[in-house]
Amino acid sequence: MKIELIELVEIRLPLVRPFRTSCASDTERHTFLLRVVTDAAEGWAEFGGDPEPLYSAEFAVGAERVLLDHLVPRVTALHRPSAARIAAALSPVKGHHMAKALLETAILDAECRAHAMPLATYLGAVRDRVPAGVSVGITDTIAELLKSVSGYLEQGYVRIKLKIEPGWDVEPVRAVRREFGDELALQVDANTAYSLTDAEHLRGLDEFGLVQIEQPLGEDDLRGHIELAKLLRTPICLDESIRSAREAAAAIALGACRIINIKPSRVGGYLEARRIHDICAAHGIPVWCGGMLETGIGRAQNLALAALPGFVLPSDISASSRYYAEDLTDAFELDNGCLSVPDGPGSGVTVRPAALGRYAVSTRKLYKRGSTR
Ligand code: SMG
Ligand code: MG
Repeated sequence: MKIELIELVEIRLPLVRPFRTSCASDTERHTFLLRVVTDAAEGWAEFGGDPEPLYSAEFAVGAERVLLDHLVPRVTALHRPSAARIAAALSPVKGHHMAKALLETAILDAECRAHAMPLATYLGAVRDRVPAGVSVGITDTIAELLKSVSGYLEQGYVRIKLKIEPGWDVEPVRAVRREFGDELALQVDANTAYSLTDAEHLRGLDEFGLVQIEQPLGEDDLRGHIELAKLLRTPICLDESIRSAREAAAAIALGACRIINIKPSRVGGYLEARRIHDICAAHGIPVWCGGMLETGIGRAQNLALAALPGFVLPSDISASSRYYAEDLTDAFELDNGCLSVPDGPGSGVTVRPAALGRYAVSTRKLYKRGSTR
């Protein structure tokens, strides 16, 4: 495969409702897509980060810069670029997993399309449908939260995740349990909002039979999670802390978590995501696929991953309507609490030019074969 063109498309899509977490409050998804054109096929990927480094250290403008100056030149210099060769080519550049994931994913998409192979097949999917969970943001009142959860349950979501932060934790969880019963698969996500000194308070969540508490402590607080895990009955799931298969292996060996949320963007791409899946499967650690409010482009690829055998818990991959009035691809719809894994070549979805025209705010060329910068 020869790379002909690499282009970045900045997009802004309004969210159907604001999404508030302990780390950010979003009313739109403002990010960028990467389009890689090769002599065999073209591929797309979606940047997992945001304009501000609030969820992780990476952010959109920084990612664009590192792509342009450090990542794209290393990949376009490869004699025979292929997805499997990207990570090694980019390894001299430290960090920047989300930016690296973008490049590898677009090339993987192109490669799969060139071989007329669905990404799901390439990754080793064993199912055609994936149970859909939904992540519910922090609201102003408990009444508002209950209304929102009730709406999602009516639509058929099989698991509810509540965002929590100090001052919005035990009471909203109690209210949701009381209203919807013990059978509801319920979990919480703190996005690093607590510290180990909050352990006693967090024990207050144990009585609600939560499936898991996601990332209660800081991204770099592995020791804190190890200690907290000894104090809580609720299983700890790590999200922000796991950026590689090696970190996953360490967290499992040290007892820092009993579950892992795999987000391909956070860990540098689908190939590393699959390695984390494999390590977890070997250790009997359940995994599920996290989300970054992706449009249909990133969500289709996440569905392919979530179809692997170790993804035994419902993922944060919801229907298009949970995020956007209009998606960039054909809409993903919930069917009996599940989403279908696309089965066309590559990610199996195509960008709708009319929709892209409405939500793209700028396009920048990062590379064109034969021309110098
Ligand atoms: O894509 O449905 C989705 C959002 C899922 O809650 C979600 N993501 O920490 O897991 C998480 C958050 C990160 C995004 S908000 C900054
Ligand atoms: Mg999370």
